[in-house]
Amino acid sequence: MSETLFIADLHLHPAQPATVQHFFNFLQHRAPQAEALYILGDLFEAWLGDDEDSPALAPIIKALQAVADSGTRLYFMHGNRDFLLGQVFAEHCHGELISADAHKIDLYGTPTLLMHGDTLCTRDEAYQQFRQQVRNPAWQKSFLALPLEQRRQAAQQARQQSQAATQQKAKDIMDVTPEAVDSIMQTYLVSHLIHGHTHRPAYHEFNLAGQSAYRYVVGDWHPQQAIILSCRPEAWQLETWATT
Ligand code: LP5
Ligand code: MN
Repeated sequence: MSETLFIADLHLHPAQPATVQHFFNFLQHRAPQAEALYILGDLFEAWLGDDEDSPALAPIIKALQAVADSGTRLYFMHGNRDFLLGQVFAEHCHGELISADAHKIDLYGTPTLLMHGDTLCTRDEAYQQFRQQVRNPAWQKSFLALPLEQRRQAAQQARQQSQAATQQKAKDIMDVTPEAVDSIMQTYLVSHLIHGHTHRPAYHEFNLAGQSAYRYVVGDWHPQQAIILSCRPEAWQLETWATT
């Protein structure tokens, strides 16, 4: 079928088996109908490197492989939790890693920009500083050289600090900055943008240099509910994927 699906912010973690199960249901019953599935970052709660050896990972890889093997092209983009996800993992799942922060595709004739969305939150200066550090290739090389257990502890600490920090931040600085949206869309010459990260699923229509522009935000995943985006040549629609 001519359909492309977009999801993001699943934050899969062994401590949340119901969300993992909800994702399996999606991979088994919804994704195979599509010709492509884009995971726009934060598939995992935290990714420590492609040598990650958690036993909880095997069934997730198997389920992703099954979707890819059914004929659905599978694409991964990085989020702020799983920016260390690499080509090795993507290929293991029979998918492809898109490592750019912004990636332009032709979606049934509509040039469309795909992003995780974190780079658009430019008013969140503390986060952007953290991001700059952890996206530095030299930092990543030395982090990945640490023993897995040490990386696990660092990630746990970072998660705790992040949770404490986000509770203190004003809600609006954790949303995208309209100027950042305009600027990236003008750079890539698109009128359509799809992203996640903000956990504010919505459809926005706005004016971009005198023309109509459209921003689709997919939601984060919960044990029985997720807001995903389905794009067909005739219609784009945010839809609720629910396990009943
Ligand atoms: O993730 P979330 O939704 O809570 O908040 C994000 C931003 N936070 C992050 C940090 C990640 O959650 C951390 C987990 C990454 C795991 C990766 C693997 C290993 C890396 C190890 C790194 C040392 O992305 C949050 C935004 C929010 O989205 C909304 O956009 O506000 O940004 C922050 O909270 C950043 C803080 O303001 C400042 C930095 C805190 C982290 C400091 C790390 C120190 C680690 C020490 C380890 C020895
Ligand atoms: Mn995110």
